[in-house]
Amino acid sequence: MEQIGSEYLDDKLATVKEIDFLQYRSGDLPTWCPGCGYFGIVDAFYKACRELELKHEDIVAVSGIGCSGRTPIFINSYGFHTLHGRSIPVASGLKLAREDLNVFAVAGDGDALGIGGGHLPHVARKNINITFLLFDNSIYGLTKGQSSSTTPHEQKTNSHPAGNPDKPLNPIKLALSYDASFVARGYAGDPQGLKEIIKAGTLHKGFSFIQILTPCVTFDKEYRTWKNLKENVYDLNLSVKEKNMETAMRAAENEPFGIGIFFQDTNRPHYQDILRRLNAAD
Ligand SMILES: Cc1ncc(C[n+]2csc(CCOP(=O)(O)OP(=O)(O)O)c2C)c(N)n1
Ligand code: SF4
Repeated sequence: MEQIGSEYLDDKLATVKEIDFLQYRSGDLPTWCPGCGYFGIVDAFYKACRELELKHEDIVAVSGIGCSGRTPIFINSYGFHTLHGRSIPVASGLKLAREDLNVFAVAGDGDALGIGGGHLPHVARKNINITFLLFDNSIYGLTKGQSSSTTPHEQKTNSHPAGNPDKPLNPIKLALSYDASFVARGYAGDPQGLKEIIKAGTLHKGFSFIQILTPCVTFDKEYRTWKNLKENVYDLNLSVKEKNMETAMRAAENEPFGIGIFFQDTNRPHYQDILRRLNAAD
């Protein structure tokens, strides 16, 4: 048995087979800051792809602009680094043209909920069969620490040194209100749990919304830190029966670290199924 680097050793020797999720990592080394939560997210993503046995050529990762926008560069698959806020419409168009592909849209909280916020209701109500990963560090990372739509009220940022005057959006409540058919929250510090959520979202037939709590270690030393996340995340533990809108909304009210699947509607047809049905009825 071939022995591999110590970072993947648990209490037994890792084998080539056990770490072959690394095949989903591209040859480009991530340019993210050391300690950034995004490393944990792509780790979970690679592992989810491996366990679902996705073929490289069947994966497309579509991003907007931001530190999160660089994600497709680090995945050994097809990718598309689009305009600021536009990962969802580009990913939607791609899925409509190539239904056979596994299409992932990636965006930061600024990208997805600020400039690109108008796309979310439409992909959700149409139930287009893509998986959306919201890299939510509650700050603009790339542009150096301005307040975003999810920055907590009164948090001091580079754009609001006296404190953020705005009330933050709650992405889970937003996705539920827009009728997304799969709504979940993961955490960058738990790649195993996040991997399971990404797998479930990928297998879901319809729009999957996954908020991922992650620290920006460079521009947020106060709120969404590794320490704060670690101390406050808890398992939602909702049973399948409890994954209804009312329970999900109530769970989403609790600020903000419950992890797991809030809601899933497995009966609702996705967009292309609806189109097929309508066209067949012609
Ligand atoms: C049209 C347009 N407006 C503004 C910008 C500047 N800009 C680039 S990234 C970004 C925000 C990034 O923050 P976020 O989406 O939270 O992603 P992160 O960098 O934290 O991953 C902004 C405002 C831009 N590139 N294009
Ligand atoms: S600025 Fe923040 S989000 Fe961007 S790479 Fe650095 S730690 Fe990550």
